Amino acid sequence: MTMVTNETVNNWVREMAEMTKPDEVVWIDGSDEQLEEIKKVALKTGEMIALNEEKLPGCLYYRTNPKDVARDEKRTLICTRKEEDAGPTNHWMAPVEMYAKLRKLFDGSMKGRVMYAIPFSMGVVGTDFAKYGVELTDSIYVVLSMAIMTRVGQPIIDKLNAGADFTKCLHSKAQVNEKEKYIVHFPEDNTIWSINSAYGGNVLLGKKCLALRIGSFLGRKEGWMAEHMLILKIEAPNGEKHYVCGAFPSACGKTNLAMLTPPDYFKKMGYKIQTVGDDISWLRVGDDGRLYAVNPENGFFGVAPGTNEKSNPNALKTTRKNTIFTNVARNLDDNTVWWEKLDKNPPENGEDWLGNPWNGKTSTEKGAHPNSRFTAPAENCPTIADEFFTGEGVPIDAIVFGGRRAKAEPLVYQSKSWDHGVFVGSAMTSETTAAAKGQVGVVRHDPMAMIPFCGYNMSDYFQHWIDMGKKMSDPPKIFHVNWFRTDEKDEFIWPGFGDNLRVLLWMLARCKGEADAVETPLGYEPRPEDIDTTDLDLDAEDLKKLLAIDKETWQDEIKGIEEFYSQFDKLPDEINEAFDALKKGVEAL
Ligand code: GTP
Ligand code: SPV
Ligand code: MN
Repeated sequence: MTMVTNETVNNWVREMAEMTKPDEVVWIDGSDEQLEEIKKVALKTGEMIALNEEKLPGCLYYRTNPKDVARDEKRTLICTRKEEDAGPTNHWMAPVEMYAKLRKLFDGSMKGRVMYAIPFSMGVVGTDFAKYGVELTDSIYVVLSMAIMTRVGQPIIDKLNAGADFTKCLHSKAQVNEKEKYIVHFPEDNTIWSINSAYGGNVLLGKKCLALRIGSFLGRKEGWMAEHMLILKIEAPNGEKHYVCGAFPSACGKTNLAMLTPPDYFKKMGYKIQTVGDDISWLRVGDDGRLYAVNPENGFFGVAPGTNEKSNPNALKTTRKNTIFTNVARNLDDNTVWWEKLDKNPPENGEDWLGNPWNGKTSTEKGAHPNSRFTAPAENCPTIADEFFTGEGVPIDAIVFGGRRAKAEPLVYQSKSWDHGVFVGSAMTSETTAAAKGQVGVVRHDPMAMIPFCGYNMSDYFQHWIDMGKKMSDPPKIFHVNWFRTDEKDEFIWPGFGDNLRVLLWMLARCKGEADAVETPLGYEPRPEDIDTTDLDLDAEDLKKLLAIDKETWQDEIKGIEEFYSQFDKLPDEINEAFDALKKGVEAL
């Protein structure tokens, strides 16, 4: 391994080590040999468990503290010098105060442990999109997870030695005080400090912290976008290729849409779906005036429960080797893993996510935590697209916003323009899920699925979207979907998963000007007959239900949007105009 010769990097590492006082500092070179050695340490201490080498080669099992199983939004802060630069939707504290508070917590936090220095890249090293970082951590789980989720090691050290900018990431599992958990971003210093957590979103600092919070801040400054979006490739029977980005809040279907398996009818016709990304997109305007996207990650940190051979066979196959499972149930008979809805054969001799003996056949308790996850290399995915590996960006035809709403939101509609689409994104709502600490199932506003992830003032973020639209001669068309509408029996009306392709195909036809639509106050909706329902047990009545826009319900929605907007003292005119038009349209229903 080449030494790090960049003195800015070395001085910073030295300073952090003086504060956290580890026994030793070890640089990660990204080699299999080194990662194997480190893994052995975690197996020896029992921090991680090796799973059945025949059935799940290279796979590991990990459990977090039961109070530390999801992102903690209340303890996630954006510390800009001016409060208004972070607000009004982010938690904020003055950087000087926050650094002082954190320095006390980090003081000696790594005593008796090793500090690992992980040089990593978000994006393919050397491409225009790539951003580099170094994460210092005392957690082997973080080292092994970062080695899956990002590109780590020597090529990044070479970039740092050549003087590349980098994000300074510091994490300590510490656990000195469970109540002193903090995930703190200092965008103006390109710095992230996280302490007292071991849960992915709080500690794999390349992911939400760098690629979204710091990324969105840098994107605004440098003229690009960092978004909570999947990227999907659709190849039509005639060979035409299309790319779609989708922004849905946490645990609302991005991974599943990104790895979609076409229904047999469409497979036979020759439709192919490939995966470019499942959670984060970085987007730039190309010379041709179109919007190009890359997935800056190198793996998938996906929700385990609900993943099965029918709902998402590609995700399941992706997790069959070199994967880390966190907070799922374990089968003690054959040392494999299990989670709700994996199959109809839960272990009798099992252990639940808390580590308690668990009989899946008789127990009424869940075996896996609802936010239990797999951390799997992207290269394992049977549908991974070639474009993922080049990291040069794919041209986006459509952006899809979506939420989890039992009522109100119809199955699909198209916005009337880029600006109108920005309004649609800004007014997005969704029921909360287990991906974040707090109550589940509460409707909240989550613009562009970025409420937990935007690293700066949300009204400036809306303006940035409007400004990006002005830079494109051929912007993506913007749509809104809701796979989660329920009937009188509270059951989902739309089958979802692979069948979502039927909705995507209407969108692509719209992009090409080849499909009909009706104008509604929300935007353009398909007529029931415009969605291909071949082989589906769904009639025109069901589709009408899925597409219905109810006046009273939408009068309430409008009140909700008004209330949400009231916290912003400067909304782009384009958004205000689109909102006024919606109000008039709903009144005229
Ligand atoms: P994050 O990783 O938290 O950002 O989540 P995500 O947006 O990638 O969500 P994911 O695809 O993991 O899905 C979350 C949950 O929603 C899982 O339990 C899925 O089974 C379920 N789900 C996904 N797509 C659909 C769908 O089309 N219909 C229904 N009914 N459920 C879905
Ligand atoms: C999400 O919550 O949106 C995730 C998981 O993708 S985490 O990395 O924990 O944020
Ligand atoms: Mn996510």
